[in-house]
Amino acid sequence: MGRGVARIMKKGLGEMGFNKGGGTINWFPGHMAAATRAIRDRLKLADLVIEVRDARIPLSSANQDLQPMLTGKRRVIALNKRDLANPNIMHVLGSKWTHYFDTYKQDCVPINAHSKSSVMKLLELVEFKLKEVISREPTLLVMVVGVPNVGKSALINSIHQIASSRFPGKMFIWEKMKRARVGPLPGVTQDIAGYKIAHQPSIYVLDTPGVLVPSIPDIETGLKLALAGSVKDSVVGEERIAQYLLAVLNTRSTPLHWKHLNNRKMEGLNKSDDRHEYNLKDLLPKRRKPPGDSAVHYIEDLVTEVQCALYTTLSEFHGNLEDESDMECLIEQQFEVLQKALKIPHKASEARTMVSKKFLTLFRTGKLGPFILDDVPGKGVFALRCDIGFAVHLVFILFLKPLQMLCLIYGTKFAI
Ligand SMILES: Nc1nc2c(ncn2[C@@H]2O[C@H](COP(=O)(O)OP(=O)(O)OP(=O)(O)O)[C@@H](O)[C@H]2O)c(=O)[nH]1
Ligand SMILES: [Mg+2]
Repeated sequence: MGRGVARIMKKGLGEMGFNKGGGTINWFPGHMAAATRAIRDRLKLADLVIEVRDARIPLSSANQDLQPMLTGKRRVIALNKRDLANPNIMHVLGSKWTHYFDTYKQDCVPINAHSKSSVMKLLELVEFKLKEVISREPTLLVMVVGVPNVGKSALINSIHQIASSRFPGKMFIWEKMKRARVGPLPGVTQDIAGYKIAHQPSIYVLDTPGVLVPSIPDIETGLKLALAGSVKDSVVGEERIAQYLLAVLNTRSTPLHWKHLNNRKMEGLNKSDDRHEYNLKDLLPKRRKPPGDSAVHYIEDLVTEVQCALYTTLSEFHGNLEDESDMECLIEQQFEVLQKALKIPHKASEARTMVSKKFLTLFRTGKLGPFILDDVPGKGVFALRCDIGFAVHLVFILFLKPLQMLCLIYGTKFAI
């Protein structure tokens, strides 16, 4: 990372010029105050809390106001939407988030609420943590809390489904299988609702409305929450969120990793009228494509167009990424190429909003690849630990291992 980029990162991308305009942001809609009070009341009665966070923002998606209460309870942090989070940062030694939570002795499981196997892992941990109370209490309460749109209700539905297959007929004689409402926008769940998931002892899980803190401490945390979909787009403005996303991508040089796509595209253009490669697929009888196939290809092509456009603009950028106004110029240029790549008519009056909406959808559905927007705190220590480990490994591979081999060849005893 360049010195200047590091400076921008330190200052915070959220503090950049493009975020200063656009009016003040009211992060806290009225209904959240009442919901927070109701959650606090029920928390007193909960035997265990599953705090759902977004795996792309493991810290920014924590509701700081609820933390003091949550730390005093049996708690498991579920880092949901792991399918959208970068697995290298989530799991790789030295920088993994799970390791970070381990150091604080905080149970944490990265999950995908739509995947039965990953929810089962979470349930095993919940069961283990409740072991002692399960044997003495006739009724237990598990609360699921978190900021909006992190997947609390989707998780509840998966838990409920797993439970119904474990206790067929028993639990649902008196309780019809009900489902929590799930939706792509924040604010779907408005009331606390209970779902029975076990019999003898009776265990209930409570779905709760997503709640934010009344005042978000810094704009960058707010922008991350908005990018992940925990805040309504209209509150922050699609354009502002898209600008922030572009700033993040440029600062991390992400578009430069899409060079191969651009090369492939250029090769494809050169070869389009001179194809002489043999392809086994060409030998297959021509069949009608299944329905929906063209839609999939259309989206894949669109994503490639977007990635190539961002690669080209960044690779041809001669300005200084550390300079705010240069970064703003680059982002402006990227808006123009994105408009073309996303096939939005030039004259559309709402063109910039349309570009922003489509671009954000690509990010949120994982089409631009997996990301983690938060940095592991104290990364220096983690990175140092990783670097030392790596250096030892390198010395072993490059120096000691060949020496050991030589000794073996020449019959000298050499042990490591
Ligand atoms: N990719 C992915 N999407 C998920 C996952 N879990 C939930 N979703 C999606 O995220 C969106 C929000 O899910 P909900 O369960 O409604 O979120 P919530 O936390 O209950 O939201 P509120 O009720 O508004 O607080 C929906 O579109 C879900 O399909 C996951 O693990 N991966
Ligand atoms: Mg919900």
